[in-house]
Amino acid sequence: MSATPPEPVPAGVPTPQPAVNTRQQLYRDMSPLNLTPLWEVLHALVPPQPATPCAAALWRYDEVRPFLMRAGEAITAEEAVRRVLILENPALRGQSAVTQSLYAGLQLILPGEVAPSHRHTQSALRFIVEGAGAYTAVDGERTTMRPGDFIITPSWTWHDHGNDASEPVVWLDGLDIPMIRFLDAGFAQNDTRKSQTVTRAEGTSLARYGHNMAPVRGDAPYGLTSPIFSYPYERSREALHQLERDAPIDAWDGVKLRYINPATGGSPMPTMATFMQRLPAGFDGKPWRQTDGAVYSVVEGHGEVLVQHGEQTRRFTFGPRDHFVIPSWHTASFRSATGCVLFSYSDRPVHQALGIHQEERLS
Ligand code: GTQ
Repeated sequence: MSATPPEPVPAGVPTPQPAVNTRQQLYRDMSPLNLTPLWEVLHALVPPQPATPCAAALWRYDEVRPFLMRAGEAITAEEAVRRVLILENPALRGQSAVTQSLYAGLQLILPGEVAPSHRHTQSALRFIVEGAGAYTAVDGERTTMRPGDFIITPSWTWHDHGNDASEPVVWLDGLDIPMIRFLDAGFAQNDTRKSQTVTRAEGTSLARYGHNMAPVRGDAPYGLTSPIFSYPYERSREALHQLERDAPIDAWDGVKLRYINPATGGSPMPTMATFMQRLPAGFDGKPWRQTDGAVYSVVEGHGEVLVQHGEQTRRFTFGPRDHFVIPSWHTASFRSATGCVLFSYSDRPVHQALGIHQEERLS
């Protein structure tokens, strides 16, 4: 800020200190004590509405895939520990973040490879994008991956990934890494074993918790996280198609369902909510905005999303395996001529736990 020169004052009248100079001097003098005035930043600290630095962005799979395959030649899954290309928000480069609170990446595992066992306090979701037959192991149980499956790695559980199939497998990693970093609550350990020992048959967790039934005793084995590791696409797809056929279509969301932790009815992970939605052919959705920024993975079909914020409007056309992010309080609407299916995740459970979640459905 430039100080205005003092006005000439008649003799005999005490000179008032120009306020700006007084303030600038105050700021300089107290700065060594790590003191700074609130009134210079108050408007930015408590903005009239969310003012996210994130930008809406789209990653086309046909542009990303060649780099994933090059990564497959550049480093093994074992050496990389996790061979992932991070989807960085273009307005948050260098922060490994897709929104202020969420991380997104595309992980590649080639036939015969293993991504070694480790655990961390960050929660992870896997959404299978390409290829089938790789597995992820959690707490002694392996889950085979198929496109469209939603798989969970609960906080602080040992997990390793492997590919016993004959094709490359790619999935979207959604983690709460930036949130845990913000809280300075991240812990991690490497396992002494490369792959954990299988102690339970595949499908045990789904059989126990995935049929609207639960064990009579001991039913929160992963604390706040769902005891189901894998939510197969087959089932979500069938539900969406039946609802498209037989139930009213929501003017904003088409047919949209949220995944649940069957033990609580809440989100599958304490920090992340996940959704699957179908936009029927000819859908021309109304606009909405919400405080939870969300990451989308296109499962099937084509469509377009219009994202508007202030003076900025972005229109993204998308197809299968593309990914995009709609930041907090950006107004978005969907269209699809031929129909499509979208998976998404956001930090909504945290907004809800704090009682600050807001959504507006516009017309
Ligand atoms: O698979 O454990 O994309 O720890 C980032 C951090 C994946 C994983 C990521 C991780 C993982």
